[in-house]
Amino acid sequence: VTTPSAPPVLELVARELERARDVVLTTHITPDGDALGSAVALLRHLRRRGKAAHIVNCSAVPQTYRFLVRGDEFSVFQPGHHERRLGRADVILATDLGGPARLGRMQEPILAARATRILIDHHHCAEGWFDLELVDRQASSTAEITHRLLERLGADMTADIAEPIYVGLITDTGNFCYPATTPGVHRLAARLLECGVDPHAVWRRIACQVPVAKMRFLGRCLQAVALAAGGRIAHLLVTPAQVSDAGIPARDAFEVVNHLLHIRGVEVGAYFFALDDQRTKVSLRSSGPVDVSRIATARGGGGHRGAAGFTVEGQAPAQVADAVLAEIASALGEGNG
Ligand SMILES: [Mn+2]
Repeated sequence: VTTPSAPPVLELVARELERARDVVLTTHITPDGDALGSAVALLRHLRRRGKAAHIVNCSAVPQTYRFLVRGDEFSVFQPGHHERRLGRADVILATDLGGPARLGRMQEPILAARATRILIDHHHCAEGWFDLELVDRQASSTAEITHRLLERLGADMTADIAEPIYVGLITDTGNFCYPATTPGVHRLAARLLECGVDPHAVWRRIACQVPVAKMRFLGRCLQAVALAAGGRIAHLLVTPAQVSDAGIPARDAFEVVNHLLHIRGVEVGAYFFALDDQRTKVSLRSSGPVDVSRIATARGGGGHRGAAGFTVEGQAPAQVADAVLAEIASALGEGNG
């Protein structure tokens, strides 16, 4: 419990990290640039201070972000092996988590460890799971919060620490386009460039690596986009057969949703991915008055106002799509009134 006289949580987190000798960092399943960038930046600072630090995560680094991580910095969690590593840690720190469920198979072993559990996040998170929760829902990214912490820790912002922070920043602001893009975000970006970050090189490494099969799959998806609610909703249902025909891994099929808002007049994009005939993964994007995180949260998912997702089980995908589209249409109607 924080009393008015207690130090701010950033200070408490900084003190824990200064005291710790052994830190395990982790993040969410299928980590993105913000999750990884924040963890990598912090890891490099901690190692430089002579601490044992390691990222252990429930899933591997996606191809796009492999350039961020060096050889011995990151391990995929192996049951029967990494419990001892977690047991040795003074601090286990999760970045950009969006809820303990997203620790995947590491949730139980982390709960069993003696370490102080710390969260750095800009998502809404049910309180109480972590010992210290450095959460700022106004922040553009976990990277922005991590940078504040690194400043407090007196980190030397060399390019190898500035670059992962920059990657977090561009990931979560959509290259400085999303509403979370404040003057402060641009000032931070400017400082990171002054530390040696090369924005063109980062863009080449992240954006210009699409496998041709994935690009062709995207083309087929865009061909099949449907409009609803007088053109204010763009939606698409994709089946596993379409994905396997395209010769791409399922995870490569999810980014399609980000293109739907590019269509003139569209305020909500809805992407339905049929995992099988009774399970549907739904991704929503909004650029208008509809808060899609409300729709997702009501169905056990989560996210932000402009980007959210959830999975529905026990219903045919087409039925799920109908119900969700009806709810979005009704939310758009309310936004009008
Ligand atoms: Mn984030």
